[in-house]
Amino acid sequence: MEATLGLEIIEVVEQAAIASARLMGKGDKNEADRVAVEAMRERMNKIHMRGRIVIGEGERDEAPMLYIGEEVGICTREDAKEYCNPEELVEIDIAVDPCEGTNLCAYGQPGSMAVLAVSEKGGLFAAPDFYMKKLAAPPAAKDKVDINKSATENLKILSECLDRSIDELVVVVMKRERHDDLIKEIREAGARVQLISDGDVGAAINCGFTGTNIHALMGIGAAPEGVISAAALRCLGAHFQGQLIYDPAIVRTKEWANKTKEENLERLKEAGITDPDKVYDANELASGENVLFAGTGITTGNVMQGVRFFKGGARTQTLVISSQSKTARFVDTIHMPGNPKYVQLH
Ligand code: VTB
Repeated sequence: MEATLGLEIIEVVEQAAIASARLMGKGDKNEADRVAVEAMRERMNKIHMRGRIVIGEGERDEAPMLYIGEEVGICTREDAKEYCNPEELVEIDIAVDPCEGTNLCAYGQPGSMAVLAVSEKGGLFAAPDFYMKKLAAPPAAKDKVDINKSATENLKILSECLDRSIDELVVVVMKRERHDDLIKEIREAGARVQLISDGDVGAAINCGFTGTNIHALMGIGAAPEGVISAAALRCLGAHFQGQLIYDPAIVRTKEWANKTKEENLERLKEAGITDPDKVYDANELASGENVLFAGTGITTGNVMQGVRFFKGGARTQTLVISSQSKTARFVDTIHMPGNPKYVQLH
């Protein structure tokens, strides 16, 4: 799969990031998202593949592009026979978030990125548009920490696994009312909390690398993005668990204020989820034999630099993680669409 998609998937996230970065700091998160979606889709449709969006911008009737179920790639065109031999082609499932952390991008804050995960058909969990309780931790703590345990217990385990005292640990938590008790507990246990306004995919990925000074991600974010995080962390051999959250009283967001727990349970049932309380690990959320994650920084984060523009071009940094080749590659690209007079080195 990797050989087929090669550099092209990298260009997909690069193009989305460049498009969004042009709107960085402009205060319009919807526009930053819209242009990223458009650019991602346009580049994706030039790839010689038969792809299907399993995690995207929403259901078919609510999202014009990259909706769940949309087929992408040259080999899904009606005249595909002219371009592709159907027998040679692997069917590919794709999970996308063209602008993860739209607020971060709109307000010029660190950590927004264009991300996607790819696997063979059926290799990515088609998470419904729900919330997800998440626990991410470094490879040394894989399968030792457990989302069913309290934050206090997990911090003790982390401290043993990482051979550092609890007060040397940093846990990322999204700043939300629903996390007030969690934040209090982490602080009381002696660890330090890094509060972020948005962007828990980036936070999860930080756990997969030493040197980021991030040792865990705890709390509730969106479920679809949980699958993309899981894909990256599975390839890195790090820990990721997710559990769907359906009770509006736990989520405490405006968007869910009018929903009831019963309604949500019904929705999950309709989506074919028989055990709504199941805890999924990274291998279940990204179960494919071959899983590929790619992400380009829109604004600079801990792991990737954001897009830097210069006259006639731009420079991007992309992280590509592959379960097949067991590599995490940092791809540094200079884009020169405008025949620039000079090419920026850094
Ligand atoms: C966002 C976003 C995250 O989850 O917060 C969202 O910043 C859901 O949470 O990165 P709210 O509805 O409380 O804002 C993510 O998209 C991903 O999990």
